[in-house]
Amino acid sequence: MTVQKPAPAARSPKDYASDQEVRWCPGCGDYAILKAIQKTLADLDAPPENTAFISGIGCAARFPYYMETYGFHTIHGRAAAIATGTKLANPDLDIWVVGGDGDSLSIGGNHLMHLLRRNVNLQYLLFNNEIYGLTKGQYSPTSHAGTRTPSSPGGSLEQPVHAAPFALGCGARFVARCGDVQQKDLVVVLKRARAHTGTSFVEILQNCIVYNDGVFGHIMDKSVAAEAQIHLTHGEPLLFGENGNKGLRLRTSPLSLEVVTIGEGGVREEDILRHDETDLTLATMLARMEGPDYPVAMGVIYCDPAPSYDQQFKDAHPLRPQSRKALQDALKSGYIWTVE
Ligand SMILES: Cc1ncc(C[n+]2csc(CCOP(=O)(O)OP(=O)(O)O)c2C)c(N)n1
Ligand code: SF4
Repeated sequence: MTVQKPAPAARSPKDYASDQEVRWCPGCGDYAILKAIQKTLADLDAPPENTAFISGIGCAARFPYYMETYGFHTIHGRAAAIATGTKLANPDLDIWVVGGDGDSLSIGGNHLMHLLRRNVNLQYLLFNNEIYGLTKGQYSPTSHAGTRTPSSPGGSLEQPVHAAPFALGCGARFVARCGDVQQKDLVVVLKRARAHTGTSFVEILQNCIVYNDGVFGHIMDKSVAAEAQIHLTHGEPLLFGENGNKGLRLRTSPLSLEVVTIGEGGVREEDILRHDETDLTLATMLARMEGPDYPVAMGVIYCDPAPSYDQQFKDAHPLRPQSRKALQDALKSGYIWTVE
């Protein structure tokens, strides 16, 4: 008689929650993102011992404490660089980088740029709340012009950087956008990000209830969502709106997208553009869309894989992993001298 071994119990989101007390403000959007990530890992049955969360500094950057995986809460703006080194040293590790908009685009902008152009195989999650949360609400590089904060009491004068177009401009091969409270969509996007080989850049619109509450209300509120967002599906027509009859059409001169309504002005269903994740020009136009004239693009905006830096590094240095040294040996090797 053959005895069937019981299948190992599948992991649940709770298996990815650490024993640390979560110390974000009550109502912070970070909680919803934490929940979505734990659900994503559970659905994928991701081995915790093969998973690492790496962050810089900020409220978002507290993330690794709350995950029952490996983690590294590093220094401000440097998560991208440390994650690159970690991936080269241990290419099989599944790495998720978490950073706020300040961490990622102020002090860390330079490092993020090089991570994206190198295409290191990891997931980069940018929690965009358009403010510095941890340091009590100063304006950040993604704050829209006119944002009043303690460091911009008269309203900020600067034009913001838009995270998704920034990533595309740096050469990212996977760019997506989602909202913190869009649990189902976020899990789908995170799974796509993990499946992609190369740097997967995900901008998550995150509400900071204390210092920037409602900054995405004009996009995320239920009452406006259907008109203010367009959900992208590869190969499908770019439709949106309360009745699903608004869409995007390509205008050739000047080359741009225009919002049209099927049935008005002779617009037919076949005039509506279809989403093509591999089209960089389309992705750039979609990523830049904002209200009130356009809906905000949500979902996978661009996905066009290319060789990752870590794979190329491995191919170029096949013996590197076998020549690993202990840190002390590495420090004492090569050309060294003693300072008396
Ligand atoms: C070298 C350095 N400079 C400045 C700071 C102060 N600082 C800590 S977090 C932060 C910005 C946090 O904002 P963000 O990255 O948007 O994350 P959030 O807190 O909103 O999640 C700043 C400026 C620091 N810790 N280290
Ligand atoms: S300050 Fe804002 S971003 Fe930071 S934990 Fe509180 S609500 Fe969240």
